[in-house]
Amino acid sequence: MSRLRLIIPVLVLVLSIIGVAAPSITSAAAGAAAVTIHDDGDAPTWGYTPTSTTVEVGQPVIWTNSGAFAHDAASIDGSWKTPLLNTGESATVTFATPGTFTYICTPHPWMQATIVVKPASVAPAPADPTPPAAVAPAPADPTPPPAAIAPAPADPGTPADQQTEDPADGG
Ligand SMILES: [Cu+2]
Repeated sequence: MSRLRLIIPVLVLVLSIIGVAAPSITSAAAGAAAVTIHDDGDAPTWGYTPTSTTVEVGQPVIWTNSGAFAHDAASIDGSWKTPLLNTGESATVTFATPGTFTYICTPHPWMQATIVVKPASVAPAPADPTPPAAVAPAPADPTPPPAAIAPAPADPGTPADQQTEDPADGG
C-alpha cells in the first residue's frame, strides 16, 4: 500500500502540471518574417536587417523602424510600398505572387534589401485550430506486481508435540 500512497500524489502533481503549465503559443503575426530598419551610425550604413528575406506567398513581412529617422520600404519595380514609418512604427506587406523584389527606402535610396517570395509549399493552417485533446498520462507502472509468494505450508510430518521419555529420569 505504501507504493499506491506514493503514486497517487505523483499523478496528481503530473496532472496539475499538465493542466497549468501547458504552453499556449499564440502570436498575432504567426509565421511573419520580420525586417528591422536601422539608421544607427553613418548614413551609408543605414539599412534593413536582414538584407534578404525569403517568404512564401501569403506569408507577411513586417518592417519595423528601429531608427531615429523616418523610413519606408518601396519595391523598385513600383509594385508595393510601405507607408513612411516613424521611429517604432511598423508596416506589414503580404505578397500574393512569387517573385524577387529589390526594395529601397524612398528618402534614403541607398538603403536597399531584397524580398524573395516563393510559391506556397503547403496549404495554410486553419486560423483557429481546436486545441488537441488532453493526453491521459500513462499509468506509472502498468505491470502488475508479482504474485505474493505464499508461505510454505508447515511440514505436516513434524509432530507438533512429541513426548519422549527421559530414560535418565528416576533411574
Ligand atoms: Cu530611410
